[in-house]
Parts: sequence; C-alpha cells; structure tokens
Amino acid sequence: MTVKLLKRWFVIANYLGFTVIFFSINRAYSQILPTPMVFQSSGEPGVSIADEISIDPSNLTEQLKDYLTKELSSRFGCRVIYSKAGRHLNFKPLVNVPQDQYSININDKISISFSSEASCFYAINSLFQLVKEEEKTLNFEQCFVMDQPKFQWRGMHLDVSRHFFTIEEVKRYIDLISFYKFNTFHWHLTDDQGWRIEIKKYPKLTEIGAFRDSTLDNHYSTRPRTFTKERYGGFYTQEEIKEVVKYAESRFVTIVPEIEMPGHARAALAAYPELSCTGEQHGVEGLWGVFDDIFCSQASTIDFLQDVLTEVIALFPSKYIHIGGDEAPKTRWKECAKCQKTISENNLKDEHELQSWFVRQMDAFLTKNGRSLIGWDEILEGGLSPNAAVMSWRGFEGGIEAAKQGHYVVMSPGSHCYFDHYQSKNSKEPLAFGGFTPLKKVYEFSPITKEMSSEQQQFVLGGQANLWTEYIPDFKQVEYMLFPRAIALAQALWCENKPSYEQFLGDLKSYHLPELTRKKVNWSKAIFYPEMKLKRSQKGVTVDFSSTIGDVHVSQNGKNAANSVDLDRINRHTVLPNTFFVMVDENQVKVVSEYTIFQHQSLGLPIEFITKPNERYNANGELNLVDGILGTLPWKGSDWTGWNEQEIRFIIDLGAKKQIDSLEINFLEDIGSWIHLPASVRFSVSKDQKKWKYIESADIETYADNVKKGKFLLYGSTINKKGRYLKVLITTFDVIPDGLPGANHVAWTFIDELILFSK
Ligand code: TNX
Repeated sequence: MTVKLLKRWFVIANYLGFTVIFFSINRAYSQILPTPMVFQSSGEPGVSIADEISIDPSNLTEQLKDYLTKELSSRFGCRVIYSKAGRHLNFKPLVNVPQDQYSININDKISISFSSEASCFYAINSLFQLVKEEEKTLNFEQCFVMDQPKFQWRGMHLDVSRHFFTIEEVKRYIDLISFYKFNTFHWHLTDDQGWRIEIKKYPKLTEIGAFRDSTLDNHYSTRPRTFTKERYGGFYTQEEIKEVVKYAESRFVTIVPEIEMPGHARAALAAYPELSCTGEQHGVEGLWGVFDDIFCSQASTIDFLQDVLTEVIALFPSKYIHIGGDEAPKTRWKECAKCQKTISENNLKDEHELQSWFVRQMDAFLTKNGRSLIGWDEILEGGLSPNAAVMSWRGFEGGIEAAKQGHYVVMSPGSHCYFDHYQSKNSKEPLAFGGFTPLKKVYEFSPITKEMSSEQQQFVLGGQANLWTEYIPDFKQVEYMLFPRAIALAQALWCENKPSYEQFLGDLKSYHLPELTRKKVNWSKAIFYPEMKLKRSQKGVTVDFSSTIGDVHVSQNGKNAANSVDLDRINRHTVLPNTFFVMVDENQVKVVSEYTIFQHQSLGLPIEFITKPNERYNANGELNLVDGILGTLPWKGSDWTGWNEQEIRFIIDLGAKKQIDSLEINFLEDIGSWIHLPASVRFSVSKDQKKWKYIESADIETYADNVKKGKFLLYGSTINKKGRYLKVLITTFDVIPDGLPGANHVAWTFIDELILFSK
C-alpha cells in the first residue's frame, strides 16, 4: 500500500471516529473480492467464534438479519444469537459519507459501519470472506476494511428466451452475483425464441409465445443445420416475477427487465401476427440470429407495447426499463404501407428515423410513468430520444457518442463483456457463440475510456456483462460461462484502483475458486490450461508450455516430456500429429489438457505478409500460418489469421531453391460471421524475388469431408515448379451479396495453416 493511500486511510478512519490502531503492514492485499479500497491487517488474532456467534441487532434491518442468519448457519454451521449485549459483532450507521460506503473494524470485536442498507450487505459479504475456518472455529484476524464502489451500475444479464431458467435458478444467479457486489440484474425476458413473462391483457404471449417446436442443436454457422424437434419453453407468472423481484431486493439487486422491440419479436408475433407488417402467421423461432419480421410501426402495435410496459412497470420497481432496440432489419418496414404512412405522417426521413420515432413513443410513455428508458446502442440511429440511456454493446463507440450527447451510458462492449464467448482456446471447450473473452480480457475492462472528457465520463453509469444463452442449454453451463469471469468484472466495476492481474489470480486461487467449489458452482478451469507459446526455430518451431498459476507437467506417448519441445520440419509428403498432455498442478486444482501440433514440410518457414492481416486476427504474426496448429472448429479467433481485404498477398521463403509440388491452404467458412471462402487462389514462383513465374490459376480442389463439416475448406493446389519463393494471391468476391449477413461489405478471409509439399 502506498504512503498516500495510508494517509488517506488514516484521515478517513479518524473521520469515522475509529480508534486507529496502526497495524504493521505485512500483507499487501486482502482476499476480499472485489478488492476493497483499504485493507489493513496485522495478522494478529482478533475474534474467534467456536460455535455460536453473538450479534447486537441494533441498526440491522430484518432483511439483513435474515441474510446474516441464513448464511452464518448454512455456510459456516454457526448458531446465531441476537442480543443487545452482542459480544462478537455490531453495526452502526454512518452519516455524511459517500453512498454505499462501509467499513469493518476487527480487534477483539467486529464493528461494521455502513452508509446505506446496501453497503451493510456489502460489508457482511466482505466479512464472510475474512473468515479463516480452523478446525471448528471461525477466526478473524485484526484488520480494518474501508470500501466503496467506483461505479453505480454493476450489472449482469441473463437471456432466458433462447434457453429458459427456472425461478430457483434465477435466484441462485442473483445469489452468486450479489456475493460479488453486483447490484443490477438485467433480465432479458423476450426474444424471437420465447416470450417469458405473463402479461394478463395478452395471454397468448405466453400461451403461444413461450413455447417453440424445435431448437437448433448445432452451431448457427454449421451446415447442414440440425434441429431437435421437441416442444421447448416456459414462462414466469406475475406471481413468480414478484417473488424474484422481492428476492433480488433482499440481495440489494435491482432487476432491469427487458422487453425487446421492434426487432427480436418473433415470439410475440407468433402469438399476435396482426402486430407484424405482413400479418403472416409464423411459429416461435427455433433458429438463432436476426429475423426480418419485426413489430410493425402502426398505432395498434404502439398501444400493445405500452400496455405490456404498463404491466411490466407494475411488477418491476427499477428506474430503468430496457426496450431492446437492437438488430431490427428494416426490410419489412420498407415495403409496409402502414409503416410508410407513419413515416409520412410524422415527416420522417427514412426507416432509421422511424425506429427512432418508435423508441420515442416508448421513451415518452416511460417518462410519463416516472421511469427511464434504456436500450441497446442501435437506438442512437436516427436520433436518440430525449430521456433515453444507452447500453453500448457494439464496442465503446455508441456509449461515447451517447455520453457526448449528454445521455447516461452503461458500457457492455462485446470485446470484454460478452460472456457467451469462449474463455479459452482449448479445443475441448464446450460449444459457444464464438469470439474469445478470457478472464484477463475481462479484468482489463474499464467502462471509461481515454478518449472521454471528464464531463462525458460523468455520464457513464457503469458496466455490465451479457450472458446470451443460444449455446447455454442449462444452468450448469450458465455457471461455467459466468465464473470466474464475473469476479473479474466485479473488480473492473467496483475498484477505484484494481490490483495487478497476478494478485487477483492469487486471491482467486487461495479463496474464491475453492469457495465456488464449496457452493457447487461449475466454474470454468480455463485459467488452469497452460499457456502454449510457439517460436520459430532454425528447423521448425519450439513449443513452450507454461503457467503462471501452477506447476506444469508435459507428457507425450505416455512418457514425461520437457516443458519446451522442438518440432522440426519433416522431409516427407505427410502431416504428422504430435499430441501432448499437459497438467497444471496447483495444490487445490489439477487440470489436464490436450494439444496436438502437426509437423509438416513448411513448419516455421518465414513468410512475408504483403497484405497485413487485420490486427484483431493476427495472433503470433505470420508464424500462425505455419505453426502446426490447425484451427479449431467452431473457430475461436486466434488460431486463425484474418483479413478484411479484397486481395491478399504473401510470400513464403523455402530457404533454398526446391521443386514445389503443391500447397494446401485451410480456409474458414462462417457466413454468419461474414467469413467467406475466396473467389480464387493464384501462385507465382521465383528463385530471387525479381522474376516471378506465374502459375495459371491453380486447380482448386475441395475436400468433401470438410465441406460437410461446414466450417472450413482445404484447398490443395498443384504447383509443380522450381523456386525458392512462392507468392500467394488470394482474391475475394466483390462484396458480400444481398440477403447474407454483412451484405455489401468486403468479406473476411480466414486461414489457419499453409502446408507446402516440395522436394
Ligand atoms: C447480439 S447484443 C445480440 C443478441 C445475441 C448476441 C450473441 C445484442 C443487443 N443482440 O441477440 O444473442 O449478439 O452474442
């Protein structure tokens, strides 16, 4: 702890009226997460509780008493006695201090001071994390904690439409996040694949809209798509909703409900097709994605949605009501007479302004009812409603723009806050949406960016991670995607100055991961997978396995191997797999994972990129193309090198003139992510890079097996020329055609490996 911070702690403690005992500083940080603003401990024994804890209930609300009693007895097996003469623990309110501040002072007693009921709850959860369980005693060392949150919106989201979760599961979700001082639960209640909230005025929303007849059972980009043909669904009655809202209140969590509009509305339109532009009857969707049929912008739809919101408002006391607003294609609106009439009657320029008009109707309605509207950043398009707040998911830009316009913002960028993305590159990782958001990336998140002026920063309420459940079929998988990333996010949203990532890992290992195990949380072991570094060597590549979290043991073919292995280029026309089993061993947790690296003839050869890949998809530079690692499917980013260019050129150096027989290139196809196969691949060969021998467009052959898998294709091309250098020219189609995701943009080209055969 710095001298500056110590001084500040002194001032604050004096101000709070504490007797300051100056502890010697022998510990740099507490195991409390999120890390408190101030933590001081002498390591001296403080309070020791055998089997009964005596608490002075003064200043404690019934709700907090219930929580304390429940946790102390169920988690710690402790009998709880409340008496004015409480020997172990007492509570006192603080006045004139920042909201949500609390402190804990432990010497021969535990004293908690708090400025709000919520902060008393935060203090109690911090206190639980200070317990040292020894034999049957609960021990607390002497210490002082002083704490307050950095951001007021510390959110976690759960999509219950794509997959449904029971109220018991939702309550557990609230328990798990509130332990880490999250205070906002964004409940995504409606989407194309299911309407989950009972609306009394429109019973068909749940009778019809809450159930679908089929569900996609492989990844969206896999071809052919396959479906489970079973009725799937569920919904919450208003009574159940009230119960969850009350439960959340007892955990100091505000529930922000989301009713999606005008897009992601297929479930509602299945129930009331007259609210769509065409009036056609469709079922509740069983496929994921973005759909053209959205709410029509006619007066009756606006009335319907305002009626729905009326019932929603009555159930949820939150200031903010989320109206979605994302991914609403304008295809139907362009052809719909009713929408065009709304456009002309209101002097709107186009369909984007119509979306803005739509949102404004809701904004005015919510404002009139004493609430505020929040929506995804698409609500900026066509002009933002006067009172609206923005949840920025397509990067930080939408949030920055909204803050510039003086609107409140919650930052939830896909790059750091999408917990439906993969958290490791391990090929055994269960199917996820895509993307790569490991723990460290989440830890680095900050809702405030450098480009924001201090005035704009004032509009940032905080941040949130989103858990979309297309590929999360059950609650065990929810836990897996949530932890430990949610704890990293809690750090980003709570701490004014978060400690280093390494320190955070230390806290996780020593207390929080075992604690999650005790709570039977199915947390992800991703951080226990080794780091695999590949370096170019003289003859191929060197593979290094390491871990900052535990000891590394490598084995191959049943025998121990070194942590660093050399793999050389081979001289035959073949590809040789090498499989390594790597155990990371950290007293509490041992995890074994498996890696396969292929030896081939171009392993580690130098490559010059004439066309630079996009920096987002250029892990390990050009070595990525010849590192022996084949891209995993579905793709998770870094195994693949990605370009967003119409022409891609690079040169491979064979080191000496050779007979080049052929080349295989692995391309990825994922149309949903705008990644397409190229239009052509051409080659030229040179002995000195001055004169190039052009090879007529090579015969491209598609490997049927891989086509079937739908994820990537392998192009094998005959070259049959002598040379030292091989230049590859890849050309994409003009732009992505209409009707496909990313229409009119240049397609992405993704390659994972080049395998050259020569003599
Ligand atoms: C985009 S984020 C969506 C969701 C998907 C999610 C998957 C947002 C506002 N819309 O409908 O579930 O991507 O990551």
